[in-house]
Amino acid sequence: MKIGLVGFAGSGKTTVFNTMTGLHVPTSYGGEVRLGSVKVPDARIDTLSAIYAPKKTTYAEMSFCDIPGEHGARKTGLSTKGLQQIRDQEALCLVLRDFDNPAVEGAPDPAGDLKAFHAECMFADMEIVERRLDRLRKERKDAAEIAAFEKMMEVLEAERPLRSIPPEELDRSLMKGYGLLTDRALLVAVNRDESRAAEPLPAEMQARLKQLDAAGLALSAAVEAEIASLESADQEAFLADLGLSESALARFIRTAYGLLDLISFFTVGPKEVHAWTIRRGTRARQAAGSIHSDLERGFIRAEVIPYEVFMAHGSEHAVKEAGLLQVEGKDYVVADGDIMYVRFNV
Ligand SMILES: Nc1nc2c(ncn2[C@@H]2O[C@H](COP(=O)(O)OP(=O)(O)OP(=O)(O)O)[C@@H](O)[C@H]2O)c(=O)[nH]1
Ligand SMILES: [Mg+2]
Repeated sequence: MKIGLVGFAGSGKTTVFNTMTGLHVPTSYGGEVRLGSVKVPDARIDTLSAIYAPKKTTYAEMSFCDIPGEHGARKTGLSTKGLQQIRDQEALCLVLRDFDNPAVEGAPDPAGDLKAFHAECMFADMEIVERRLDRLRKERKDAAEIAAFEKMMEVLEAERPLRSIPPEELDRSLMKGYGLLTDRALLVAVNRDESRAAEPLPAEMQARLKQLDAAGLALSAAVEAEIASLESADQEAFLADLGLSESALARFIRTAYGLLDLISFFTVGPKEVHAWTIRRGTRARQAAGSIHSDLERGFIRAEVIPYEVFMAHGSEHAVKEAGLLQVEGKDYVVADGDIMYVRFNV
């Protein structure tokens, strides 16, 4: 489950990647594809950890992939290699340059870059869909499959991304293995100059993102790098100075986590407060398996307290007294923020 940082040369991908992962990949110009693990900031874990004072606190993690831009390339025509690197990702985070980078030709043009990137992905998808459609028609294949690819073609010709097709209108199992880019979830990060870090996205950009079914936010990679280098007490003061309540990067990471359809459930105790990552829709027994296979195999039941309920009552004991402890079976669909205790027997 990884998310790719993509975008044109010199937009700040590696700066964002380094800040999130704590790695020190050289910035400025190209390099190789790098994979890094990122902690998902979660105020609920901070709070639970303050309450339980455990020996260990474990945040959820996700993987990001830093993909170098193609230097010297024009904005039309990503290379085959460049496209392949993007296809390997499950979701995409497009970093748009909105600061002056003396090493890159031209003034910043985030709206233009967004348009160019979408066009690239759309043309790449059209080529694939068209080829498949030709073949399906020639071989007089399954009518439902032909209809599905016709639907995709229609959407692409209208310059809309495939992700905009609702699940009930397209059987996505037919799309597996083609590496269609506009079906990937998309998060757009507009990388601002320091002086404009706290400005919201312009209305036109927001409207365009809505049309593209993409999430978006503004950040300044340079500011985020500075925040990350400070002690946590100084971080708050620095953020307050900028008029921010939390770093944009924290929001960015959480948004990316949600884009992959990931949620967290928690286990708590004096030894450890731990956030576990599952796909939305995962059932209790399988979720227990992410803790340990024994818990899945010998699953009896799960005792669940939603985070908000826990906070409203202040302790596990108070929740039980109030009769609000949920006792759930193996098919219970785990919700984001569930505090779970698994009873099992092997
Ligand atoms: N002023 C300013 N400079 C930035 C910001 N983010 C990145 N830069 C600078 O822009 C240059 C390119 O940054 P990188 O992070 O290497 O960009 P990249 O997107 O990884 O570039 P490629 O991998 O070569 O495509 C570096 O000199 C960064 O210091 C920012 O928010 N503000
Ligand atoms: Mg880079």
